[in-house]
Amino acid sequence: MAAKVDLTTSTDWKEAKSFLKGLNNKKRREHYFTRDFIKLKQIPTWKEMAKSARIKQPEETVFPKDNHLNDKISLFRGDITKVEVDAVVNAANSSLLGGGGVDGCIHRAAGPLLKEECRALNGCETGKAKISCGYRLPAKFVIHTVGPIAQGEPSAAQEAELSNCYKNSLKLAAENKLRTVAFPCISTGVFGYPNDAAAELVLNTLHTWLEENKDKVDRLIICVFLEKDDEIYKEKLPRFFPVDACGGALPSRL
Ligand code: AR6
Repeated sequence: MAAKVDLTTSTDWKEAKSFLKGLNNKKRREHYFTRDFIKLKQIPTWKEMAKSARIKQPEETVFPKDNHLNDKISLFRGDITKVEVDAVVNAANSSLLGGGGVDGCIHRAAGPLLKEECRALNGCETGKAKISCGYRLPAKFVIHTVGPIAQGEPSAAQEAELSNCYKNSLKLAAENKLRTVAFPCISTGVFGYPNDAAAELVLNTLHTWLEENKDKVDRLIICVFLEKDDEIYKEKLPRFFPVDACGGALPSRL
């Protein structure tokens, strides 16, 4: 086993990474940047969420109902840096050296070793993804992806790039046997991609990927931060991930 490393003072990312790799889940928790982390079991699946909120199922859906997939997807509103999963996805820029928004939050929470490892990744192209250790995050790994900059109506190329961010992140997750992955709303902040169009594209991409790869993951979490995105996803999820219809008079929103 690697020698004990103090993650708050270490400057050697390789040593810290190999130290963390040798720890079990309980021991890793001693190194999180926060005690206030969120366990996977605290995040309901979409199936559970839809049932407890008795959502109204629209007649027209994009995909047929598949309850197995509804167990594999979650909508969670909160801070992605606190979620204890195998990997969180970072909405980075092509330098991979940090920035504002969720990128800044992830780098601050993980600590400076994350930037040191990112230097060795040599940047990342739009739509592609690269992986690093999570350091002091409750997430074991960070998958860094770079979304398109799309002020206004996105072009077909930008749509493909945003979809590729999700697909390439999931490809990396599967290659590394990471079974629980949380995504922020990539490109919809500083990069200006319209929230509604992004949500349609994300739900389409995740459903299609899950149909083909469902045995490779246990849970994909759509982590929204803003109330606006929470509302958009709650409205769209029943069309992309249909659930059992409930009887009686139902609220149209959760
Ligand atoms: N947890 C979850 N989501 C968050 C958090 C958080 N802690 N903080 C912000 N968000 P953005 P982009 C949401 O701007 O549009 C950076 O400078 C936020 O509300 O972070 O892909 C990078 O370095 C929004 O819904 O990413 C790049 O230069 C979503 O995360 C550029 O911004 C994405 O917003 C990338 O821009």
